[in-house]
Amino acid sequence: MKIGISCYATLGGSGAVATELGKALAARGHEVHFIVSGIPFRLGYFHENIYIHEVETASYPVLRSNPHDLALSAKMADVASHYDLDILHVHYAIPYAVCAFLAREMLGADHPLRIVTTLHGTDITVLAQDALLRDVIRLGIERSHAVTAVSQSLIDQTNELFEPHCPIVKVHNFVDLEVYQPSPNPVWRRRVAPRGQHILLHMSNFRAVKRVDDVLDIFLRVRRVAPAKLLLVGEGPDLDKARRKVNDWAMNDDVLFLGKQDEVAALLSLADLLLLPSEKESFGLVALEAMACGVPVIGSTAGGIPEVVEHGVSGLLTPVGDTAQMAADALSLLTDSVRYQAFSAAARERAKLFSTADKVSEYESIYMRLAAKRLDACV
Ligand code: GMT
Repeated sequence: MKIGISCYATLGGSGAVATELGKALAARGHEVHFIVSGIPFRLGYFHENIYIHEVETASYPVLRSNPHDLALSAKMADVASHYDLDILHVHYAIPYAVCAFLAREMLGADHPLRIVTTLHGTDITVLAQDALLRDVIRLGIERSHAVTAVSQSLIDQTNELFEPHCPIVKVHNFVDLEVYQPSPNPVWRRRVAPRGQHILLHMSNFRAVKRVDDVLDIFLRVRRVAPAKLLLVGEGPDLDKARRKVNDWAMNDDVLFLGKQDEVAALLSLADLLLLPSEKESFGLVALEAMACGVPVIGSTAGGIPEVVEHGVSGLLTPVGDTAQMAADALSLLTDSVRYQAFSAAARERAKLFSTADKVSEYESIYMRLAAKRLDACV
């Protein structure tokens, strides 16, 4: 099939999922066209069957803002028409689902293009709480030919807000089990933790929903009992606040701010535990990636995290904000190597249920069903 993909290419889990999906589809022989505002950050080297169409927007003095979303819609229509796309799969409701709807309108009724929208998280759990945006998001959802979401939790929240006409299809996120696998690196480990300290890691876009304060609080409590290092990976609005706090709490020697990193699998493999105390988390891709590397998760029970991490088996989950319990949970694993090994092995086993091959087949089957069905029927 000929498949267009639009996503936030340069940032975040939704972009990572969309890019990995595009690569996997191309490897299966589909022709994949990324319609994006930057080269997808997980694309890597040249792939046969993948084409990139970058959206460029000219600014114009009369316009108060750069008309990026309109240019994106026009680009979607242009690529769909020029390459005869069968499917346009957009990730995140705003602006992508709405731009896809506009593109569909531009193409006219005769073009066979079908739109698939995947909801990833804060498009529903945060943005759709705004009454004005909610109506725009509703339009994007209603005018898609199929809507998927990355967890049951996100489906439930979407149903509550929108009561969509067609059922939303659950397709969990996935992980490449070859790339993400336990790979101990004693040399790196000695560099990061020369005195044999435990290594805790948090990776995110440092937004308020990630509760980075809680990450630091958990770490502080752990470090009072057992020598430990904390690796912070990623960037975002709460990063400076975190730096100040680390400084105020005199933890500079034990907290490493690594910023944005490419070698995510290698970094995750270095950690003993992943900390994910989020307030909202529709899925928690980083939890899955850590688990694939054999790293158990200490986190909250928010959103879809319990669909990924089995509490008491591959990680320990606690209601949002209970950092004392999260620290106690972390210590309960770090100080009992037999229990830790059991959790680590279970984490890897659990991750195998979310393999790229299985989930890509689920998306493929949605595309096929869509192409075969009447436009007004649900998939
Ligand atoms: O919705 C967001 O917050 C952004 C999005 C992203 O691009 O990182 O994250 C969401 O999508 C990921 C991929 O499906 C999920 O793993 C994250 O849990 C989800 N983030 C939230 O729900 C906060």
